[in-house]
Amino acid sequence: MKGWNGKILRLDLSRAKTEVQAYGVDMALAFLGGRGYAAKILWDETRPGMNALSQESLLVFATGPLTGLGFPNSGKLVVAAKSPLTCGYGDGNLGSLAAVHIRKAGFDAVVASGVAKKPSYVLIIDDAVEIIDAEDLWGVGTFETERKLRERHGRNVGILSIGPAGENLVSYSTIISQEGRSGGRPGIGAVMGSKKIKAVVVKGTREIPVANGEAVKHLRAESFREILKKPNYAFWRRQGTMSTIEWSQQNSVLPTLNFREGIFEHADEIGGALMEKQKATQRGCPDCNMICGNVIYDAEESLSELDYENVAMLGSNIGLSDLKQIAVLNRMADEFGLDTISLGNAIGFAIEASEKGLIKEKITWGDFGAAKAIVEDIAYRRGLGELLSRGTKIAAERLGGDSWKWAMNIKGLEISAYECHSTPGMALAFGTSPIGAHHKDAWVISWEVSFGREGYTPEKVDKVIEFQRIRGGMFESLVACRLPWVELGFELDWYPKFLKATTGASINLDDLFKVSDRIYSLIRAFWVREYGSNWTRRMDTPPLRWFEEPLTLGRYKGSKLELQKYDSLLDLYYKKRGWDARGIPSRVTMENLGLDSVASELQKYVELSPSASY
Ligand code: PTT
Ligand code: SF4
Repeated sequence: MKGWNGKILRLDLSRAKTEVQAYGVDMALAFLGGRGYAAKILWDETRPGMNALSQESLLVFATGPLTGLGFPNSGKLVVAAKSPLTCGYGDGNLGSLAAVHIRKAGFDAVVASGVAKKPSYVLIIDDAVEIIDAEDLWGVGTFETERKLRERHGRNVGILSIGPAGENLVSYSTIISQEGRSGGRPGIGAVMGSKKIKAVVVKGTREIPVANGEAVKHLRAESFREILKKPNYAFWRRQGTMSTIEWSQQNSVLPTLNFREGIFEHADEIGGALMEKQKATQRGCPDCNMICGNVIYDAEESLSELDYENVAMLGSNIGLSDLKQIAVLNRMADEFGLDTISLGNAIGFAIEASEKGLIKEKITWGDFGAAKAIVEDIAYRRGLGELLSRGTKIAAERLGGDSWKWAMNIKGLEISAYECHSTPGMALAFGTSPIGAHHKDAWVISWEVSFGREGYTPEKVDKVIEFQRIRGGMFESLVACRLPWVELGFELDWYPKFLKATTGASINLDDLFKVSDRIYSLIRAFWVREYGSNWTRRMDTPPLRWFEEPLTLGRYKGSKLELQKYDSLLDLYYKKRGWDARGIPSRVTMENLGLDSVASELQKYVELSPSASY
């Protein structure tokens, strides 16, 4: 095989054994890599209903056929597992030198099973693999862990690590790399913690086999030059994702006070323009010439890397208006290994619960000291932090009252930073995201606000599916950062050319979208198999706050979503995907995607519709 190494490293932590598994071109062409491989492995090899934090669970680190070859923005990998937060499929995508080194060590993915006898880290140097005692690192923050491991193994190794939140099995703990790259929102850090793996350290020195080395070199140079020519390049380098604060405020979609409103009176104090003035340095992922990690000194004089999601969720969503204080919470999240999006939701939820008298603690909007204490309590699962560490869905089940209506999650994963009272297309994108409410699969909101935001039109369904195919399927399985395309308009046509040079195969965009559809139906099958008869289409519906409590501020004052109309969008979405009215892929759809055996297996758990006509 060219382009793919054709090998997966298997780590059996309970037995302290490793094995190299070869796989064939059929798997490569059907699932490509990254999310595709993760979904296939988790479907084939996990028992439905298993505890996500038990030794039965699997932890997948998956690269793609572009990783490690120096193509634009290809220094990323997918981390995936059954999620302890949602009990469904969970993954995340982070930039790390570890991605490059896994490929150069000769593997396309690393899969860990079982539980190590004691806290350990895994050291991979080409095909030499060691499981090393990490008792001295257990309890240490991710920045310090990475520094210590670099001292031991050299500056140039790739490192993925968890912080205290992952060790303490917080349901939305993540895996961190390079002091600011974080991946695995649905608690993939907790899965790593449950396996007692503090870190993976990897160094690869091998050549990745490619079909046409000259073409790879040429395309690489040409495509990087092309990125530099894009008109938005200079502004992107100045502000990265942070200018979205101003954009969201102008368009009334900036999550404010636990998603009650879409504008924040202090937006100017937390936006891209102010960040630019405070910027100390920039960081980024490997193989990227448009790096976007903007770093400022926080209120405690430490460096903190800001992105839009972090600032919106730990700023406007909790009523906090000091960028340097927000940066402290953000840095704590990185050091503890906590997802900032779920964290901002959890804090917003707690403040609202306090306001409504559902908890005894008195916490108010914008109280930095209280927020800081909550972050720490969540990481160590103390007091109120224990409740919040389980995510807003479980917290609402425990608190009762009407809190389930304003626990801002879908399928258990907290909503990322786009307020949707007046944007039904984005609400549908959140509703149908394959991991719960994440924007990464279909960020249709900027298109939607320009083309008739409040309508429930079929074009919105088409756009959600189009974006899911590109973003959630293609980029997540290639694995490459989507931002050159999203932010600079770097053309999609480059990617089939990259694939041809590396693999030799002629794979056009339609082929990539078919792979994407296969992955979506497979992930949907995973969820349905886990939930069985409890699966309902309501799991694809946003929280009731957006349907029942209209906005009270700004241009869209009075707006709210309408459930019946949302349902009609969902029906159309299912129909176009070939899923039935419950949102379950039909037998014919799965057969057309080459998922015949998945259909037969799923039939054991729910009655399958023969076709999706209804
Ligand atoms: C991603 C999610 C995002 S999406 C952000 S900011 W964003 C938050 N970042 C966090 C963080 O930082 N620290 C922390 N403790 N928790 C965080 N949680 C949130 O996690 C990130 C960039 C960004 S910045 C985005 S949009 C793009 N995401 C991509 C993606 O998902 N796929 C892909 N093929 N390319 C992408 N490119 C961009 O990558 P999750 P990163 Mg992240 C400090 O992982 O779980 O998917 O959640 O990966 O290397 O940090 O790059 O405005
Ligand atoms: Fe990483 Fe940003 Fe570059 Fe994407 S654009 S690869 S997120 S640094």
